[in-house]
Amino acid sequence: MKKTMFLCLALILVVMWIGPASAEYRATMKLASTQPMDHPYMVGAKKFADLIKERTNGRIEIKLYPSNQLGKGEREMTEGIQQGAIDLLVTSTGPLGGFSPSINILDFPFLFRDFNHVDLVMDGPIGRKLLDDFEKANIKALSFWENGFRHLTNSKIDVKKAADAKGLKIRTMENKIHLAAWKDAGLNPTPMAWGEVFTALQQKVIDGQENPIAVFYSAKFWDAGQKHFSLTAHVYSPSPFLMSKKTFDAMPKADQELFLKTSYEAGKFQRKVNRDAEEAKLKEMTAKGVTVVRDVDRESFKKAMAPTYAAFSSEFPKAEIEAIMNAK
Ligand code: EAX
Repeated sequence: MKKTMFLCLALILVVMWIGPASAEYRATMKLASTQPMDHPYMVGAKKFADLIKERTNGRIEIKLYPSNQLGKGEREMTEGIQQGAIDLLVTSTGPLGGFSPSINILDFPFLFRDFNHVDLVMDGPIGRKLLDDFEKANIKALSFWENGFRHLTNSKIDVKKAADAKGLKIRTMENKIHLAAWKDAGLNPTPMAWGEVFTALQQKVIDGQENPIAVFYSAKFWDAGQKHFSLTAHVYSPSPFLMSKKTFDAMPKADQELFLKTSYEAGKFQRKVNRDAEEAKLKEMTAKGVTVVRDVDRESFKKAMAPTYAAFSSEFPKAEIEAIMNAK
């Protein structure tokens, strides 16, 4: 009898001991993007997942879903974030205006001078405000990661100035500002989800597309006939690192802070990875038979796309655009 009582007491003590520990927050999360594991998005994502695992002693595990595994494009996957089907997403701003309209201000052509200018704005108060605006869409935007400056590519000609590109059928992201800018420049743009682009190029439904060097390189677009790559750098493509608000709100405060801090760190890291690799990727593309046009008359594109600003002036006041343009 005494022995049974002792065992019971021991059991109660064990349960009391395990109790609080098992109440500790634990989670397995899904992180998605359109890009494969060798792209800087997923290099950054792997870094983020590793740091979180290490810093939570394995309480939070983040599983990586590259290459459109969780949706055919960024719009669909952002819906997944909103609904909580996906926990984390690295996405360009392409379709994000449909969720948080203010983010579109970053999509104007020739808004940013260079990477220093980009970092200043993204990591400053303007960037923070744009991220915070996502709360209204039930999305927690943690920090800015990067896609890069976008460049025009096609299967037909070496584009050196805007006039050379007239009439080209190109895919754009599902983004009204990009669409307007290309129409203004005299091209024939069609919005399309990322998952459909390779086949559309291969089947010659479109002549070209525009994306940063890393995206072109990871997608091996030379295998889809994209032999002309012009360094137009017509628009900078930032990539908010998004989290489902549902998942974020379920975490204890300390973990929320850890996610914010770590996402910023991983973002800095992946921007550097992206920038440092661009030249080497251009060289490899050249070896694959891609002609890289370096001496692009960027002024001609800037001029051709200038009407885009006026067309959206009621949505994006001049003063706000100028605050970004003049940031120093
Ligand atoms: O975010 O859809 C696009 O062209 C994006 O630049 C790409 O998915 C990376």
